[in-house]
Amino acid sequence: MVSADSYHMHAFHSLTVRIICAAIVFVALTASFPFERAPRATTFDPEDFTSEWDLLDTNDDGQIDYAVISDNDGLLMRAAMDYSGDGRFDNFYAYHDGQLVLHEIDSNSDGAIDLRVFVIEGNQIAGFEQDTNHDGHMDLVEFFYEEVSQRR
Ligand SMILES: [Ca+2]
Ligand SMILES: [Ca+2]
Repeated sequence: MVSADSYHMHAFHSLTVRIICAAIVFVALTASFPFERAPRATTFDPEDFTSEWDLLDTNDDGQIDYAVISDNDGLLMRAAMDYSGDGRFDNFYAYHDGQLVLHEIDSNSDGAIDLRVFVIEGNQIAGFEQDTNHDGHMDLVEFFYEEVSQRR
């Protein structure tokens, strides 16, 4: 027999669980993902990268296509890749505590970022901004968390 008491206990527990979950998400979003401090891509030419970066030729064609920099603990800080193979970087990654927080893409290889994806929990898309006509202005902006939008 299901008593009124057990029903109320169940409702109480669901509410408690929901509040705890919301609190965890809130703390994670506000404390762990400082998008505003994630460094933006500033240079697209491998020759412009300082000696602190490791520059690699991952496909052995004689051309640098991967740049990466880690902190003293070996955690990734930033990375850049040349996916198009034109010798200039077009995908940029910024990490916080070793987790990806920002992925920037120059999709048409014109030396300007036209897609910026904000990431939480290392792999969840929290929002993005896109320059769909490549005029240097992000014209399509969508955020799935208000907190992230304010901190981008
Ligand atoms: Ca490229
Ligand atoms: Ca571009």
